[in-house]
Amino acid sequence: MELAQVELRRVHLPLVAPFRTSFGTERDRDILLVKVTTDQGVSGWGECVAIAEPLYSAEYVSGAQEVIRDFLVPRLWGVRELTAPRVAPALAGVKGHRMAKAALEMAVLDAQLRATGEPLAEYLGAVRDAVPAGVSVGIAESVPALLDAVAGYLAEGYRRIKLKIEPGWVVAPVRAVRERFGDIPLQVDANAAFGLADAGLLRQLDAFDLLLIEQPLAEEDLREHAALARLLRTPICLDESITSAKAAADAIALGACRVVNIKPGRVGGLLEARRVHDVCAANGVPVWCGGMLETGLGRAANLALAALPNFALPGDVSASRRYWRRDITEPFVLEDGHMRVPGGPGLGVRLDEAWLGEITSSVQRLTPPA
Ligand code: SMG
Ligand code: MG
Repeated sequence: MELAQVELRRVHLPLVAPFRTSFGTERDRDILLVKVTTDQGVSGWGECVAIAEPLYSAEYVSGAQEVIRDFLVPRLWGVRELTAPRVAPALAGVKGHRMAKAALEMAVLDAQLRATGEPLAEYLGAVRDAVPAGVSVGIAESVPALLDAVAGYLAEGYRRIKLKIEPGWVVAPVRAVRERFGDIPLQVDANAAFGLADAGLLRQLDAFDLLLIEQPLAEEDLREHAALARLLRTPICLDESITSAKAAADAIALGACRVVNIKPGRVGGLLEARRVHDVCAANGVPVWCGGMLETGLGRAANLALAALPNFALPGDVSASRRYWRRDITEPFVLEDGHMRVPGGPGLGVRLDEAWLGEITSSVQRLTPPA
C-alpha cells in the first residue's frame, strides 16, 4: 500500500471529572486523531496521546500536529509498500517527537491490518483475550474525598488502585487507603515530583506494601533512581524515563527500576512498545500498560498490547465511563474487573462518526505533492 491522504482531526472532549497530578489538572482533552487512507481506499486511525501543554513530557498536542504535518507525513509520501514496520525507519531522521510518530504508525498499522483482516492483538502476539483493569486516582481535595473515589472504583470492580502523589500528598493518602480498604493491590505515581533528597520521605511508604512507586524522580535521573532503589524496599517502576527499548535496557542494567510502565506513545509507537516488552521479559522485569486518558481508539491499542505475555500487572486501562460521558468508539466496559481485548480487524473498534462530527474543532487534510 501507499499513502493517499492523511487527515489530522482535533477533537475536544471534557473528562467526567478533573484529573489532578503533580504537574497539573486535566479537565478536558484536546485530542489529535490521525486518519490515513491508502491508495487502495483502506483507512486507519491513530490517536496522539500528547496533552495540551508540555507538562508530562516535552511534547504537546499542537506541536505534535505541526511535526506530523510538516516533517513526518512528507517522509511517508511515496514510500512504496508502506507497512507499519517501515514507518519508524522512514521517520528516524526526525529527532524525538515520539508521541507524534506513534500516532502516525498506529494509523498505518490499523490500515494495514484492516486490509488483511488481522486483529492488532494477534499481530502483536497477544496471549489473552481480556486483561485485568486498574485505575489511576488523581490527587484529591481531601483524604475523605479520596476514600470516596477509591470506594467507588473498587465497587465497580477495578483490580488495582494507583494513587497520584506529590509533595504534601504522600503518606497520609496511602495510609488512609490501606486502613480503610486493607490488602488491596495498591501503587503510587509521582510523575517526577521528587528529588533524591526526598528519599527519607519516600522510604516511609515501605510500611504500606505497595506494588511499586512509579517515576519518583525526573525523566533524566536514571542514576538517581538507581541510588533511590537501593534505599527503598518498594520496587521502583519507571514511566517517563523509558522512552525506548534501549532506555529500558539501560535502566534495568543500572538498577534504576524493577518494573516498567509501557505506553506506546511515549516510546514512539506500538512496535517499539513491543520491543520494550521483549527487553523487559528477557531481563525478568514485569511490565504493565500505562494510560494517557485515551479515547476508545487509543484504549483499543493499549488493550491489544496489554494482552502480551509479560504484562504481569494490571494496567491503567480503565472503562470508557471513567473518562468520558460518551466515548468516540463503542464504550469499553469493565467485566468482572477485566477489559476485553478487541477481536476485529485492525484496532477492532468503530468510530461514532456523528459524535466525532459534534466534537471536532478542526480538520486538516494532507495529500501527496503533485
Ligand atoms: O489513562 O487512566 C489513564 C491515566 C493514567 O495516571 C495515568 N497517567 O503518568 O501514568 C501517568 C499518567 C499520565 C497522565 S497525563 C494525561
Ligand atoms: Mg505515570
